Amino acid sequence: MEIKSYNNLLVEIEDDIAIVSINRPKALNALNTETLNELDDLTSTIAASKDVKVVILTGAGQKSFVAGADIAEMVNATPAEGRAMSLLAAGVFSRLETMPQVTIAAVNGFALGGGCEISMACDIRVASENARFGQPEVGLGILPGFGGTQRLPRLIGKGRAKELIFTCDQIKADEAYRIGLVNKVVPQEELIDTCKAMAKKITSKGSYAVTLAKQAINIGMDTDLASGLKLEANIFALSYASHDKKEGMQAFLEKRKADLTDF
Ligand code: DAK
Repeated sequence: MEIKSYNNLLVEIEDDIAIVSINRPKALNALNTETLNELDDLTSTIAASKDVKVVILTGAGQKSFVAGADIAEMVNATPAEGRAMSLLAAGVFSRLETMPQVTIAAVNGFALGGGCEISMACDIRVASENARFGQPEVGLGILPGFGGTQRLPRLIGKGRAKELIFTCDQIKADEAYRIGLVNKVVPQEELIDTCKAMAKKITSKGSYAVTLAKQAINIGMDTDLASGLKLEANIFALSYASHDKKEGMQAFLEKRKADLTDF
């Protein structure tokens, strides 16, 4: 896989883990059109590759993950420009959510507006102790438009999501953990290592099975239980066709470490 160089993204590849940092320090890593285009390009490249199995998404620096969409760019945007940005962002966010790779948001500071929303498009969120989450959009005369009105209630429930969106309150990492918005909170200096350790644990399992489980969870959560269970049965059947299923079970019976290679 060939990774281009980007103006607003830093990309490091360590074995089969990609660490992607959004890097716009002057605007606390706010998402402008250029950054969204770069994320579109990078996530498409990674999604089509077998070289990366987990993506860790973070913000450069110690203060901010992503402070939202870029307000300076939006202030004079026309409805047509708003629509274009909406379509661009929807593509990036849903790719993060559905790509075969596992996506982990390493939330290292402010995750406001579009920042909170991009973290919610990731499979898993790990926050540093200084992280702050919030949806300040209604204070700017707009509403969350990168999926916040949909993903936030699905993660933390309708009542809590409405309170956060209607009040624009910022919540700290421990409160985000308490309400289920993040999976874990760690000191900032341990954030990336914690995410890498989680990523390594995931990549040590059957990656094809992980990707099938991701699909079953994602599609199942958007449907009724009976349909979800049928879907699970069909996706489960696919795992029976894999090398990893034979190898994983055989290795258990032979009391040896499995060599799981499918992806
Ligand atoms: N956009 C542009 N610049 C930003 C920014 C942002 N979101 N956030 C911070 N900055 C800039 C500040 O303007 C400042 O620039 P200079 O004055 O130094 O040039 C610099 O970053 C440092 O920020 P502060 O001086 O404000 O730093 P503080 O520590 O005092 O405060 C803060 C940190 C994060 C609390 C504060 O910067 C802040 O409140 N930032 C704005 C947070 C926010 O409201 N974010 C939500 C944006 S709305 C759409 C769908 C969705 C969306 C848009 C469109 N479509 C479908 C089209 C999403 C919208 C949003 O995310």
